[in-house]
Amino acid sequence: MSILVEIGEALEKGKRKLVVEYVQKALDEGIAPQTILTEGLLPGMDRVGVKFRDNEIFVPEVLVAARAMNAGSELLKPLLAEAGAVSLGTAVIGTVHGDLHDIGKNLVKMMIEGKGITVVDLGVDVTPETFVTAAKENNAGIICCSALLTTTMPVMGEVVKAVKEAGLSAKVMVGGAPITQEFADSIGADAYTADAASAAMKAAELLA
Ligand code: B1M
Repeated sequence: MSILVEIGEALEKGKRKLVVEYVQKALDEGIAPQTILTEGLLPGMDRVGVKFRDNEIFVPEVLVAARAMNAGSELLKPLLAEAGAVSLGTAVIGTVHGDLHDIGKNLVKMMIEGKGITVVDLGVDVTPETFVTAAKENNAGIICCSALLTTTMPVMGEVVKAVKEAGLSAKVMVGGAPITQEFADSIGADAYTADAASAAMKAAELLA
């Protein structure tokens, strides 16, 4: 079995230590960090999502898998970041108020850092006011909002409104599984991207 398949299977079973061991093994074999992420970790997490949706597994199992995912991606983080000495600018990032999903947000953060952008991570359950305050305090050029729940998507509209009301010039980028370009346009967001890699490219473009 290929090491990438083994990574996905260990992740699906929530075997954190094994995921870390296999990710290290894949790196030692010379597999690119990006490939380990997209062809090892992410397919495993996708299968977890399908089982969760179909009620084959429940929140505790998903949490264990999520921890394994985070442990595996932490190992890749310094390798995905190309350690740019000069920062292109600053972005603040967070999962919107009411939403606790942070795996995708952490990946977006990692990829944006890889573009030489300083990222201030506000964590999860972030209110529009906190996004605005953090953007002001850090002189951020971009505000990145992630949402995984259909019920928390509207908070992104509140962020756009709060940014406009505060007179900030920061661009608002949105993303997350339920978000679409159409939704982003409807709330007046400056950019929508479907995945972490394109979010990083777009962030660099907006700051250029
Ligand atoms: Co949640 N959950 N969950 N969950 N969970 C979903 C999202 C769900 C689709 C599962 C399902 O039913 N199939 C469903 C939402 C349904 C809906 O809204 N229509 C759901 C639900 C219902 C819930 C609870 C309500 C369950 C409950 O308690 N009854 C609850 C809500 C808690 C809350 O937030 N208030 C809940 C809880 C949890 C856990 C805590 C158990 C755990 C989260 C752990 C954690 O994040 N630390 C969890 C997980 C893991 C999932 C699934 C299985 C996986 C999400 C994930 O991490 N995917 C998910 C099902 C699924 O998505 N298949 C599900 C991997 C990640 C890399 O992808 O986050 O999409 P994603 O990020 C991608 C892109 O979307 C994009 O880039 C990333 C990588 O390329 N992206 C951006 C993300 N943010 C971006 C920002 C950008 C640009 C791109 O620009 C700024």
